[in-house]
Amino acid sequence: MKTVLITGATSGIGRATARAFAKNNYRIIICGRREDRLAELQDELSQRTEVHTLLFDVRQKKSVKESIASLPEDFANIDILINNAGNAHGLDPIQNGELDDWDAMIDINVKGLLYVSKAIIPKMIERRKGHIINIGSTAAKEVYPNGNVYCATKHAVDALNQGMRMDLNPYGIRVGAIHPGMVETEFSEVRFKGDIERASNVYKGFEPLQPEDIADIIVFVTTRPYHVNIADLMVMSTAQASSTIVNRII
Ligand code: NDP
Ligand code: 8X3
Repeated sequence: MKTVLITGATSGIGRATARAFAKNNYRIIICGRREDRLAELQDELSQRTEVHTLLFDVRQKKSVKESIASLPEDFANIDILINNAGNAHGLDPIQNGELDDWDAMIDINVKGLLYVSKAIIPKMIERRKGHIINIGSTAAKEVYPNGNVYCATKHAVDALNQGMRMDLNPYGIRVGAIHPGMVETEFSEVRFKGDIERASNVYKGFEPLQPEDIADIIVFVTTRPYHVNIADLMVMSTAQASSTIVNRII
């Protein structure tokens, strides 16, 4: 049985991915900061498979390292790492951006991804196998107005994905990114700091991707024969042609 660790499993894409892996008989480690949600998901998924929860903030490097080091033996050899935890904070022109929002995005989306990877890669190197999926975004490939720092963090994920693939190549470790367009999750609620109406308007007038669509693709990518590495995959709703071009019927 393979073991998968998913960051940001308490919501959206991460939670849907945990459910999809549970259906496919993987041993699952779910991570996040919201303890109640981790417990709820553990209860749900334990009906199907073995589940372990790790409660940590990806910004806290000590706690990331200690949490991952604390994994019981059965869960310690991670076959698949899904670097998914992340969010946008704010959507403002650069001159109006909040420093705290910038810190949050850089610390979570970039440094957090690095801290988690750093804690897991050594065992993958030792075992000469592993698969790392980095969740980027269409914002990793293009910048849109007011997206400045969020787009920069996702461009960094794109660069790190390429760098990891090169550096881990001698050890037979697969590394690839999935870059979703607009997915209806709690993403916009977080971006707009709980303004539910503004958040729901983001997905109005067209059929956005659902987290299950991305989960399905993650399972597909990670179940290819080992010599096949899907290195970089962009996926958008049919109604979306770019970050700013969305065919809305309103
Ligand atoms: P959600 O807001 O629904 O989920 C975000 C997840 O990240 C939550 O589980 C949250 O858990 C976790 N997270 C956030 N901050 C931290 C932190 N400091 N420490 C640990 N975990 C954290 O959003 P999505 O599911 O949409 O986002 C998942 C990924 O997909 C992100 O990287 C996002 O950038 C990317 N993405 C999203 C798109 C979209 O349109 N929705 C499109 C393209 C990419 P908790 O709060 O419990 O810690
Ligand atoms: C999330 C999608 O369009 O807000 O990465 O950048 S978008």
